[in-house]
Amino acid sequence: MIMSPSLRTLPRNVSADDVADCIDRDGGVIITNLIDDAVMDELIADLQPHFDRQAFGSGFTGNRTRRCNALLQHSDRTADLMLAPAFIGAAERLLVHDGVWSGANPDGTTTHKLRMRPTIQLSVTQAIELWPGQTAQEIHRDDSMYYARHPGPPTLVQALFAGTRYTAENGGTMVIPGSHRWDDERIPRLEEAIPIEMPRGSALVYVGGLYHAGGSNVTEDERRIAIAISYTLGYMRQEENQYLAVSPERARQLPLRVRELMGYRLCSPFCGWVDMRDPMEWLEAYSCSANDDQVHR
Ligand SMILES: O=C(O)CCC(=O)C(=O)O
Ligand SMILES: [Fe+2]
Repeated sequence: MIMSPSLRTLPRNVSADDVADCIDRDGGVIITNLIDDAVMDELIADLQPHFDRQAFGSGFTGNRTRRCNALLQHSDRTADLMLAPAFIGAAERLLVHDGVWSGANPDGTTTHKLRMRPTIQLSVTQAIELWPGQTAQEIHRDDSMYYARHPGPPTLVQALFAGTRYTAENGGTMVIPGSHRWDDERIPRLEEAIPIEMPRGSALVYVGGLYHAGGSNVTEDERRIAIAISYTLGYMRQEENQYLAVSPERARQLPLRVRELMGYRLCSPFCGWVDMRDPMEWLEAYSCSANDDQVHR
């Protein structure tokens, strides 16, 4: 009998290295109970009024699906998910790579090479609520937005945190294990995908090259919530524009590490400046539009 490949399930105290190794091999991994119930309760309660303002989507975004964005604007608990060590640690291990700055004087004398390493940054924050009647989504790779070629180095690491339990019936995300290594010619089929089942507070963490799709919700009355958070490299464009999605007033209240990850920190050696200064300085100087002349010289 041929067994369909599946993803490994790891406990919450797993090391980031082990998570990264599993993702490198299979394309994704499940980490159980990564987020405490109390944190998830507060996050969902904070998001509920924003969900309730959303209409259902259409096509790819789902005609029985509501999506709530800009999670850092709406809930302090977003940071708990972003900074879960097994997630962000694995994202760093999978994404960060070496580069070199090479320089020589115009007369060709002292040539020097400096090793440099990019930072990672937040790409998207989005809560996804699948209602009964939602059919399966088109199978896709999230890194298509970066025009990523496969096989190739990862450009995106995403987590789908279970805001409700995930079952095969309520639309648990479908994944094709190992498909991150497929070339760009191979066409994925839904029959090759397996549904992810996991308790609330767990997370499916995967690279952008893994083929996946939201599942179909065939329950009578059970909604499925996923909270999507992703990281990319500091020199890529963010899927969700964090500078506009989150107001500067709100950004200034967020922890330093979160502000850095939002992109308010230069990516080494010099990507993302404002007036050739670190954007964090601009954020700190910003107050509504009062300092316009000072900031926008
Ligand atoms: O809702 C899901 O399970 C997955 C959604 C998804 O993959 C997407 O919208 O890109
Ligand atoms: Fe996706």
